[in-house]
Amino acid sequence: MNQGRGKFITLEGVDGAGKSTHLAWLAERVRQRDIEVVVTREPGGTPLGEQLRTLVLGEPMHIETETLLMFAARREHLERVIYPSLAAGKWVISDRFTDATFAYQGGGREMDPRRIETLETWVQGEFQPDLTLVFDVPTDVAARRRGARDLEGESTSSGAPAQASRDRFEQQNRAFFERVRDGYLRRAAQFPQRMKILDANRPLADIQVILENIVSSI
Ligand code: Z5A
Repeated sequence: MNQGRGKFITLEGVDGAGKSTHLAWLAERVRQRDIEVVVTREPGGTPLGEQLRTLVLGEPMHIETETLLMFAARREHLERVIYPSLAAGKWVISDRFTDATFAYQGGGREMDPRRIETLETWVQGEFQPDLTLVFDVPTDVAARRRGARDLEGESTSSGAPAQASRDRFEQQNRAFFERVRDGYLRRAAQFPQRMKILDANRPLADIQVILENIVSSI
């Protein structure tokens, strides 16, 4: 754990697991304890990082280019947002961080994790989140939730089919998301102190009770 400075909390899971839903609620609960909170996301979190996000989610590219861009955005994010905020005593809650690269590029796209580890060491040294919450849900449940969300979006959009607005990751098949999920579970087994798996198939209220207990404990 970081001592004498803010805490760094990351939220992870397959698309549709519910991390974005819980992020705002979690940030509010921390603020109620008179702690200043910075909410951010990856890829993104800085003006350059957001531009890289648009590229990496939208443009076809080689897997190594994709991985390098994730870490390029991360380097900027660490330097401009995460490190200064933690040093100022703020808590940083990020929608995804490096575990996502191990799950998506390592698991989903089957890149050798040793190559990702090399970039991890280069970009962040020994730095790791204080706590990582992995929202775990069967991939068919996540797909149903994504479908329902796409339909909600469709009714307010210009009428373009939902499929057309899906990014490069959301367009992947079930086998891809199974590998991503396995990637997260393997990583959580490797770092049980830092990474907590939450059963995201439970009702929202149940998950909030668990989150509340976790926040109290740190
Ligand atoms: N990516 C990568 O490949 N490598 C990396 O290193 C990084 C990222 C950092 C963008 O991520 C993509 O970047 C991501 C991986 C890749 N692609 N994918 N797939 P993102 O986090 O910005 O995008 P996302 O994964 O698509 O997140 P999301 O759209 O925000 O989904 P979510 O946060 O998991 O789910 P949600 O929007 O909170 O919930 C989905 C729906 O389910 C919604 O209608 C909720 O109301 C509902 N929901 C949520 N929880 C429940 C429960 N418990 N019960 C019932 N209904 C629920």
